[in-house]
Amino acid sequence: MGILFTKMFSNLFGNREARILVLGLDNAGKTTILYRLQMGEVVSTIPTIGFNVETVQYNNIKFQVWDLGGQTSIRPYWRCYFPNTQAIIYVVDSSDTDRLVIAKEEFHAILEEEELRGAAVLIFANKQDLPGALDDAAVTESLELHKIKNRQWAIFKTSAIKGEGLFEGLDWLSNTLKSGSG
Ligand SMILES: Nc1nc2c(ncn2[C@@H]2O[C@H](COP(=O)(O)OP(=O)(O)OP(=O)(O)O)[C@@H](O)[C@H]2O)c(=O)[nH]1
Ligand SMILES: [Mg+2]
Repeated sequence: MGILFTKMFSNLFGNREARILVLGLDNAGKTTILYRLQMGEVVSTIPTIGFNVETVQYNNIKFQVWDLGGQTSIRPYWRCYFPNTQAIIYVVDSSDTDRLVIAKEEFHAILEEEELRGAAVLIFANKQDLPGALDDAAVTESLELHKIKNRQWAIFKTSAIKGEGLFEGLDWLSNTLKSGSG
């Protein structure tokens, strides 16, 4: 009875859990974003070999956030984490214009994955504080986001260093996940 009541109570108030993968090329800012969301601080990072996982409670959703290393040699291991994923946060270094083509290819490969068919996609055009960073419209074009079909998606300009745009993105994500799809 107690457990049932607790469950009904939390459903009533919309408490949910969601498993989120943070993907993107190495140096995009994924780990910085994870800890900015979780602790509200900028931590000094080293390239991730493997993953970091933390829980971020926001808008009545308990996000279990998996931050995977983005180096070329470890990208093939991303797929080990795909099952049961409700959403992807795809992080782009908006100032790394030389590698936007690779970022686009990796992104569209993710969209093709059967196991991620139902996952909502939030794109962070990160490092907006750097000179020469492309804005959200330019990143949208470079990543060819108009090609996305049958999926909820959104792009936000972020600076993990300044703490800008991240929670706006999580707002979108929590609303999208609450509305049942994605
Ligand atoms: N200027 C600026 N630097 C940032 C921003 N976000 C991250 N960085 C820096 O970019 C570098 C790489 O950040 P990480 O968070 O380690 O990158 P990552 O995506 O986790 O990289 P991998 O673990 O190798 O996949 C670090 O020096 C960060 O301080 C940002 O918004 N602006
Ligand atoms: Mg990392």
